[in-house]
Amino acid sequence: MDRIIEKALGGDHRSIARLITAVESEADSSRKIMQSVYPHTGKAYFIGVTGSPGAGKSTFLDKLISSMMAAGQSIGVIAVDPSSPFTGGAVLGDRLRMQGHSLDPGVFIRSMGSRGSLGGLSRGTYEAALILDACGKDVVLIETVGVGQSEIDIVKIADTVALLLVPGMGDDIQIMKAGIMEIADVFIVNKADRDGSERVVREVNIMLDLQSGKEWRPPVVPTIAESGEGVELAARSLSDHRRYLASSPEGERRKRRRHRLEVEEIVKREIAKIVEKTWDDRISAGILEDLEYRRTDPYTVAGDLLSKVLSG
Ligand SMILES: Nc1nc2c(ncn2[C@@H]2O[C@H](COP(=O)(O)OP(=O)(O)OP(=O)(O)O)[C@@H](O)[C@H]2O)c(=O)[nH]1
Ligand SMILES: [Mg+2]
Repeated sequence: MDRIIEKALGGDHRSIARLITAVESEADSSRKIMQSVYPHTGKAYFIGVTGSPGAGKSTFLDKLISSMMAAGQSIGVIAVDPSSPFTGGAVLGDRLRMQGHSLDPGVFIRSMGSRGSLGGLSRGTYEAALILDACGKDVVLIETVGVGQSEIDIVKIADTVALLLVPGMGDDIQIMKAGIMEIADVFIVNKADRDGSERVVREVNIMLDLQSGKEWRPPVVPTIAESGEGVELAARSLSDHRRYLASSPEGERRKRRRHRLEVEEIVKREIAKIVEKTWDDRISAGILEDLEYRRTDPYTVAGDLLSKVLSG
């Protein structure tokens, strides 16, 4: 494993893929992997891209990747539970073909299921992003379908969140969905070639203007991801937000929040494992029957379980 970690840190895509697989499957080596890569993290820029199914996230990312690569940045992509693949723009297509070259500084793309958490980010998404960061990617793009918890969760791990809206998909519901306005740092109104996109742009702008007192006023950028129109402007809005974070208390707040969550998540995960094991033992010992016949109650059982867990 040491050799693989070393090669991954040197940028070797195949080794990076093996590390992510190990961490995603919660292999015994995952703790050691994360401990080895963590000191090398903290340099990459994490961008979350979310939006309804079919909004054009992958198409947009294809174009964004080409533009970022033209600017000399190396890119990692994590697509959480994608239903449509990256088509691969001209540049990306070339880079994909070159992925066999271990020193190729191009794009690394990884899809992950959303197994393990209800509609949330896949377990290991954040770890995968950290691995890509440690292994020299300048930018890590994370695509999540905005159908539930994942669009809220993405805020916890991304520096910048871009939300893709499209005209003609029940826009009001789209926009008003609880919490959605708050999570977006950049609004992208994709499929601007379709009727009604000006209206979506206008409505989002009105809504944003109603929220006063924010330091960062999210820009609203119309794009036609298919042709690439507007994508440069969107890329510029993303860098503007990155610059804003670098020079504002909000950037510091997000970093601190992320560090808190890093530790809390590990602790929660470990506690959950111990609880599950102890609980399984109790079930085998017939505790469910005791409940059935009211020989005990859930509060007493939970209390006993916790004392057992806490006493080691
Ligand atoms: N008319 C139009 N169609 C677009 C545009 N961008 C993407 N599409 C099309 O919309 C469809 C969905 O695009 P994707 O990029 O796969 O969308 P997605 O958001 O990644 O979809 P999921 O990953 O399934 O949630 C494809 O058929 C695209 O060709 C656009 O700007 N205008
Ligand atoms: Mg997609």
